[in-house]
Amino acid sequence: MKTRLVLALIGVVALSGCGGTTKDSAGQQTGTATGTAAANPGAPLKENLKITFLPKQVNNPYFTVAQKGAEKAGSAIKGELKATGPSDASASSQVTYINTAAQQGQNALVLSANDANAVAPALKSARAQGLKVVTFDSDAAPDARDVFVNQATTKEIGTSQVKLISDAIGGSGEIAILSATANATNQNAWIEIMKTELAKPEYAGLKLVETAYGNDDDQTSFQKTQGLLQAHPNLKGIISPTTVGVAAAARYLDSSEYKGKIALTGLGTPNQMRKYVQNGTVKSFALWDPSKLGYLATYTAAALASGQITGAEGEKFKAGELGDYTIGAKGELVLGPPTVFTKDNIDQFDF
Ligand code: RAM
Repeated sequence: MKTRLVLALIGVVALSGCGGTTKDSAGQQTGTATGTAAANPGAPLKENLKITFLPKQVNNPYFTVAQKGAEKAGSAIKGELKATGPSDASASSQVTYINTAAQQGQNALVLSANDANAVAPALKSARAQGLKVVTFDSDAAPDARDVFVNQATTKEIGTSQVKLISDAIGGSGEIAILSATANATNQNAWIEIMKTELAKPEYAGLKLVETAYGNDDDQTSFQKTQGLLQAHPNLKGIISPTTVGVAAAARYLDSSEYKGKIALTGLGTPNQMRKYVQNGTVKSFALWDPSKLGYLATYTAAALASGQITGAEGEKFKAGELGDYTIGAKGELVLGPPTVFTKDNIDQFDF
């Protein structure tokens, strides 16, 4: 009995020692969830759980698709899913929605963070009031959430973007990045990986000349594309790892003298990009299925709120029709590798 108590205490000390935020090689902040209650993998999923789904912004088709998956999971667990959120993806825009979820006594919050640190105090206070917090798509500071559901590994996403643009421009020339908002955790982590990748000898022919921010706003992204092309007459290609940015950049190229001359790749939804892939403006781009991401994030929230998991590495749970998942290092779950879309396969996808 005594030995067990001592071991348990050592565990608590070890856990608290792991907290805090440092940076990993992928440039994402790392740390551990603060929950210390033991997981009960055999616990049934609670019914009538109230879950708030809070995307970066509401008027973005990527998050509309993710919401559909979240709603599907919400019905499967017989819970109540409420989707809400700001119309712009700015840093502090989500704080009031987080506070409201806590005031309304929601059981869990599923969010894609516009800024890892701006939302952290509100998330911590929501957790202190009993809410479980799952981030998906774009993480918050790790000590402010229980689990982060990543769409694919940060490394996988960053390296594949560089490979796609390199292949598209024949391995040499100037390239630029058209990102979303300057504080977005996911974008910045991917850009870090891209820069590390570009420093490798196999990409010596590629030169990153600028990173621009379209703020996940269609018009701003459209204008920033135009700006990049005017500022860099030798530009050969653009990577836009945002569904809003890549669609706006494709529309600009399609209607300009640069069509077919400047390569564009990035992360886009097949439905927004189909036209540009079919008419040759874009050869290939990548993404995962956002609805599966929303589904997995919501199931993770339900597993946390039901006590099946606490967010510690190695814990397992069943995410409905997606099957079994195990929490990885730093409280992170990974949905699966991204899909690359080209003329040959794009018609098999409808989202
Ligand atoms: C936009 C958002 C989102 C990102 C996708 C690829 O919709 O920036 O966070 O994951 O693009």
